[in-house]
Amino acid sequence: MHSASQIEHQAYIGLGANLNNPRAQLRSALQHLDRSPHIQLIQCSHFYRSKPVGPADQPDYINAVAEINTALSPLALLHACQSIENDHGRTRTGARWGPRTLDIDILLYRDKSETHVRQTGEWLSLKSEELYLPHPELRNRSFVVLPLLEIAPELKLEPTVPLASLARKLSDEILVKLPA
Ligand code: PH2
Ligand code: MG
Ligand code: MG
Repeated sequence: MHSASQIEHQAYIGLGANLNNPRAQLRSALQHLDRSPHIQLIQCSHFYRSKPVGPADQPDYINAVAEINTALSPLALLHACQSIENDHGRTRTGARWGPRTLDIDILLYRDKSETHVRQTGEWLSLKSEELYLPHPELRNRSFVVLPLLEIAPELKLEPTVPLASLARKLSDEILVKLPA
């Protein structure tokens, strides 16, 4: 069962795929997310193509970042994302950074109701065995930072850390923005 509360939360979600028609996987994943109980899709970036980070002997990835509203707790949201991954033929071989039909990662999560949080630009920090927030690799990956910046240009990771300042440091990694 999902544990849903009355409180609305905002989250940014990273999507990635590099097997079995990755663009179709992402399109379908977005529909599934929006149709999931207690999840509302707000917006999604363009799709971006990039070389794999990690083992090089796998196809290029298609990535995107979406904004959602949700009444789900972080763990309930994670489980909803995992169930969508499973519905898209995701197999969990244990190979780190290996190829996949669909990967859905929670990047950032916060309560919408806490206005002071919105003003200072702080996100929920969570360290559990299942889920680590903010996503630990977020800052290092142009295929996450640049699509996120496209849909949230003013976003701050911390009060003194605008996303745009990180994007400038990553700009030499090759990322191709695909037509809508
Ligand atoms: N995901 C991985 C490993 N490497 N490389 C790119 N370009 N995009 C990804 O989404 C990606 C990756 C495992 O999560
Ligand atoms: Mg991932
Ligand atoms: Mg993942």
